[in-house]
Formats: sequence, structure tokens, C-alpha cells
Amino acid sequence: QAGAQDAYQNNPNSRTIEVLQSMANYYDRVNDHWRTTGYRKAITTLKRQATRITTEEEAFQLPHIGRRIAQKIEEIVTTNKLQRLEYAQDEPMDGALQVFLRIYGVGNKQAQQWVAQGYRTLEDIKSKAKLNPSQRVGVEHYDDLNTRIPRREVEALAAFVRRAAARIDAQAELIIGGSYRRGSTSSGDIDFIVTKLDTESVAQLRPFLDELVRALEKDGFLTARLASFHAGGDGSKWHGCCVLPKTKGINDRDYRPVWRRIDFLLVPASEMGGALIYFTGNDIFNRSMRLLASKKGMRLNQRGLYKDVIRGPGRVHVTEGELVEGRDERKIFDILGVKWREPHERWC
Ligand code: DCP
Ligand code: MG
Ligand code: MN
Repeated sequence: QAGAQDAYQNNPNSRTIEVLQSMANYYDRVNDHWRTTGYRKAITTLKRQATRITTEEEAFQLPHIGRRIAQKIEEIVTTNKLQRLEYAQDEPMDGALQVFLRIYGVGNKQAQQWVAQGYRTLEDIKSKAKLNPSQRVGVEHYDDLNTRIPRREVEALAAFVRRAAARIDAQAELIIGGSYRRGSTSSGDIDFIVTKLDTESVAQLRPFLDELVRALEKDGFLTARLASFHAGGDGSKWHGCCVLPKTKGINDRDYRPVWRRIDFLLVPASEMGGALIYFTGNDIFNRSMRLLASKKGMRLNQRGLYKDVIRGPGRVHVTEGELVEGRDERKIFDILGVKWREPHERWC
């Protein structure tokens, strides 16, 4: 089947490319974007070579090939394999990394460190690793927190929260964002946007959220507060866990409390449009909207669309600029010149 053959199979460096591709795949699996990109660029360079690259020095002269990858190229050519790859493909080690990466509050660096320390199972982590309080919750409730929430349960959880909210402030409004708003049949967590008519700052909403959290904790609904590296410094985000009480028709058969992830985002009415876009996602859709804004000399963030942003080197913004639109989701699309997309059409 000639058509299925990749062009590089006729390349004098095909074996090298094949091994480097396995490395790229490995780094992609462990979410190491930086190394993945490094390997991909090196592969692209090798595919363009008309001759076989056999030494480190030769490889190092080529564009996008650094010293480390150059050394590996020589190793592949001389031994026909790569020690690092065999190490990466060590099953228990690779499997452990995947398990650790799914613990709430654990990033790549931490997971890799644990693997390097010789930990292989959740039991190892539970009994031997040094955990912060969030990671402790992540380990103790690993299975629950890695199970998706059926849409019906998201709605039942929301009903519970809304009842408590109405008792505190009948004017408060709670909108479910995230994958639920995109129409997903199940969600990784429940994402609430909390707002109120005529509010203009997060500070105006903070007392309400504090009271809501206290009430829901008293009910036994909220079961943990979590710190998160994503948490905004302005106090607009709250992360935690909750449990749906026994509810007829939803979880009343063989009831067992299941821990779920819950997020609140405080949004003043004046910033609702920006927040709806941000908290509806998905993350890839958001990234493309932000990039588009930046190409048009504007800036889109969770609070709205800004213009006359002054940028320094590397597109870093120096000034926030002037708010163009914050309140209205549709207007933000309009001003950016993007055709309106319903939430269920925002899967990237
Ligand atoms: N978000 C983002 N960039 C991130 C993380 C989140 O733009 N790095 C935005 C888009 C997401 C929203 O926040 O849709 C909610 O984040 P979640 O992590 O809860 O993601 P989803 O709700 O989309 O999916 P899931 O069903 O896994 O919760
Ligand atoms: Mg979500
Ligand atoms: Mn979330």
C-alpha cells in the first residue's frame, strides 16, 4: 500500500526520524509541550536533509537541533536505538506518571519528581509522598474526582446551590458555565458564574459568596476548599469539592456520597460578556479568540475586550487599554468580527 507510506520513509534519516518521533509522542503523552515541540522541530529539519546525518556535530549545525537532540541523533545512528526512549517506555514508570498526573493539584513537574523518587502507585503517594492539602484531597478522592458528572447530576447539584443562594440573596444569579453550557452530556466539574444586577466589582459579590460557602459547608454540601494554581489573585475564583445529598431519582439507589469538583467565578454584571466567553470555553476556543483580539491590537480576558493595549516585546501587554465591551457576549463577537457561535458550537 504505497499511498500509506510517509514521505520520510525514503529519507536517508528515516530510522532516526522514527525514533525521535517516538520521543515526541512520549513527551506529548506526559504533557511536556516544550520538549514535544523541540522534537517535532528537529524531525522537520531532518526530513529536509538529502543526506544521512551521522554525527552529533553534523546534526548540531542544522537549524532547530540543539546539543541534546544532536547527541541523541548520533546515539541512534551508532546503536540503532535510544537509551532514553527505552527508559521512557518503561511500562510501570510511564503508567505511574499517567496515574499521578490525574491527581488534583499535581502538575507535570511534581508527577515526574515522584516517579524519579521511585513511587509507582497511588498507595506509595498516599503513604510516602509529601502532599499539600489540595493534593491530599486529590489522592483520597482519586476515583470520584476522575469520574465525569452526568448532566442530570450537574443540574441536581445546581438546584441545591441555587436554593441555598436564594435564601441568602434572592437577587443573586447563578449560571452554569463550562462544558455544561456547551451542552456536554457529562462534565469534569461544575462551573458556576455568580453575578447580580447592577454590580461593577468583584468586591460587591464577595460577601455573598463567603456567606454561600459557609451555608453550603454547614449543609455538608461543600466538603473541601482547594487551592489551585489557576486561581485568580483578585479573589474572583473559588475552587472546592461538593457532594450531592441523597436525591430521589438521581442517586437514591445504594446511596454513596460521591465527591465532585465545583468552581465559582464571581462576575460583576458589567463584565458578564467577557466572563461568559471565558467560562464557557472550551479552552482552545478561548485561546483562538484571544489570539484574534491580540492580532487586532485588542485584548480579550475574562473581564472583557480592551483596545489601545500597548505591548512590549513578545506581545506582553504594558497597559491594560480602554474597555471596549464587557457586558455583552454577542457584542464582543461582533467587534472582533467573528460570526456568533452558540455555546454548543464552541468545542474549539
Ligand atoms: N478555561 C480556559 N483555560 C484554561 C482552563 C479553563 O480558558 N486553561 C476556561 C474554559 C473552560 C472553563 O474555563 O471551558 C472551565 O474550565 P474547566 O476546566 O472546568 O473546563 P470545562 O468545563 O470546559 O470541561 P470539564 O467538563 O472537563 O470541566
Ligand atoms: Mg468544567
Ligand atoms: Mn472548572
